[in-house]
Amino acid sequence: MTLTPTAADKFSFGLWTIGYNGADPFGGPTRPALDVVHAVEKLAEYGAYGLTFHDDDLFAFGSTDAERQTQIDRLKQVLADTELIVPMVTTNLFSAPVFKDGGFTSNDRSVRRFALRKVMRNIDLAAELGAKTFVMWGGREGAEYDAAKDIRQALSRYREAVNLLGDYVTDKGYDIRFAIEPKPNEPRGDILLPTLGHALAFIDSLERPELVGVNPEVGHEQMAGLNFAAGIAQALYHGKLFHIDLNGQRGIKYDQDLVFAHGDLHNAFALVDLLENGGPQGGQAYDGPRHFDYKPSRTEDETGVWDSVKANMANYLLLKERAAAFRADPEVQEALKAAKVLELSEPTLNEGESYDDLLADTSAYEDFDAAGYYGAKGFGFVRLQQLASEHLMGAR
Ligand SMILES: [Mn+2]
Repeated sequence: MTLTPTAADKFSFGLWTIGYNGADPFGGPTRPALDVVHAVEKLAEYGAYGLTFHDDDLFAFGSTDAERQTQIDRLKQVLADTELIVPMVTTNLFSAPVFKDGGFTSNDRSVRRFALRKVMRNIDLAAELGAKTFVMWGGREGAEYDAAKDIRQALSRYREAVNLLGDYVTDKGYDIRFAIEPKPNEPRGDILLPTLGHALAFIDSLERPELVGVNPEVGHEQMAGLNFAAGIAQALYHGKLFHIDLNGQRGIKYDQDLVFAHGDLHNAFALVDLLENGGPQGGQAYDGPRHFDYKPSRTEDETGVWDSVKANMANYLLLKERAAAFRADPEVQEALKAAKVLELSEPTLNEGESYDDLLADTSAYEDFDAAGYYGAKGFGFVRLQQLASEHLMGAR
């Protein structure tokens, strides 16, 4: 087993993740700013294949055109030197005071027009750098007070914005798809499109739904008390897993952004098993970037930052190896069969069978001992979970 990542693992990091200076609502920075050239060189050294960023991570909000271009040129040079790529770009519509009531859905129309221009400019940059995915995290799209935001109109403006951007990339001929990142709250009291399910329903309402998928983040779904691996399975079911944000979260609380697998380890195991092995169905279910969106804890110095970079990738590779061992274990195969996990892939009706045929089948109802059928036998799911736990803990 190797814990040394290669480009084939497709590990990518946000510039804002390793660049997080430790500032939180209760205290200022604990680390100096991280320069993009140094960041890319270190990521390349540790085996990552990609860097992602918000416009404002690379050049400060309000930069002159010359300052912006200088930073873009510096990034392009270090990408050429290291062979790292930029698989995804996103726009900051949440930090500057102008976005305090949101970007696409601010009550103020002038802010909405400014937000669209900022995103369109950043899409041009994404295309120039060869990014294939453009993430939209609407952290400020929301409200603290019910009377302050007309949710139906806000969704109409959100839809208007995404439709316009879909027209823009289509007309420009850009090979870019959008990925909406849900989050239930923080920084707003309540955020629009709070979960994966809300986002999937919204995407269905768009003029170009094929251009838009989701970028679910482990911690964001877990902040809503939801099972991340199960949510990812549904996103895959709908063909909408365009990108993924890996990190760790311990329960329903503030957004912790821990290292991947430093939160709910069982759920992280199930997630990697799903992405890499397709779960019981077999076959890799996702081949896009394995993107880490976390924050090195503010207790850490720069050494701790790079330790956390290595930890994210090592944990993913460890879980991939553990999940492969789980799937290859004959006892697991037998337990899966006993638990009828594979029987779920059989359609409930026979091929060509109608509801009339079902109604005529007395073995399905009249002669079926529904009361006694499962009275004395169980499914054996606990045994299956314990086998997974033993593989996860390296006991098998
Ligand atoms: Mn987060």
